[in-house]
Amino acid sequence: MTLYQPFLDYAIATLQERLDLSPYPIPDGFESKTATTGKGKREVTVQTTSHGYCSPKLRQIRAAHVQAGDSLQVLNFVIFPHLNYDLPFFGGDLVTLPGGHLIAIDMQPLFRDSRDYQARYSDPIMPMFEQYQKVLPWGGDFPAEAQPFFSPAFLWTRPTELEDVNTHVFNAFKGYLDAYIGFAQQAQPVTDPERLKAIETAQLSYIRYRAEKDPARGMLTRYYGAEWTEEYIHGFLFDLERHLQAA
Ligand code: DBV
Repeated sequence: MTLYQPFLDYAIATLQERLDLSPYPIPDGFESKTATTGKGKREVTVQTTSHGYCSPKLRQIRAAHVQAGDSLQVLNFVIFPHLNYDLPFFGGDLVTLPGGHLIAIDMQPLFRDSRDYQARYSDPIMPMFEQYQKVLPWGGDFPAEAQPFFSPAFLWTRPTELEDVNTHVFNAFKGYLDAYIGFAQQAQPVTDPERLKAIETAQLSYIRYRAEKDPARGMLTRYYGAEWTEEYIHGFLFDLERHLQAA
């Protein structure tokens, strides 16, 4: 089973169709990585593949796809805009573990408390969010420290049926991504130096949080070792600091 492959295929195809995409470099050794886990009949291969693109307005569009049979499927898909746009991040964390499915889909705001920002980037998708919440109810327990990074339209749910992932979650993923592409198409570059500084600060704070608290760190370290995992996190998954240092 490759549960999230159609999500990834859809995302890349629709982005390619609607935006001017170019490849984003994937550092050597991170395009595809495999390890085996379990013994004898229970041995499984854990494969992690990476996918990267960019566009004139979107600095990095990247996915990590982890696959190890029916009980471990993960697609982490994030879009990081260029620092001269105040666009939110697109964030999808689609996780299937032996314990069940865990789904997070959002347009994560740079300025959580700004009414004007919400009016532009959250209000338009609230009707869609409310529709999906009817079939994908709030997933409960959620780290309080992550709160500032999510929008009012944060879809957080733990479906119990595989069928709901293939239907409602897939539709929600498509709906959020389509709306995000619309925001990106309309976005105008920011030129005000103070606003640019505020965007950079907000992007760095988001990236640092995600890199530091990456919920996949434990899993990736177990399969691929600490050295590979830390380099993957800071050199590809959440690479803004490296990118700014290199500039
Ligand atoms: N999450 C990532 C990356 C992953 C990934 C890069 C490469 O950011 C996978 C893979 N997420 C992943 C896995 C789990 C979660 C869980 C494997 C399960 C961890 C486990 O149970 O062992 C949203 N993802 C989660 C959780 C949340 C999110 C809240 C539950 C973790 C917990 O309860 O502590 N997505 C996550 C998050 C942000 C986001 C915190 C942003 C601030 O966008």
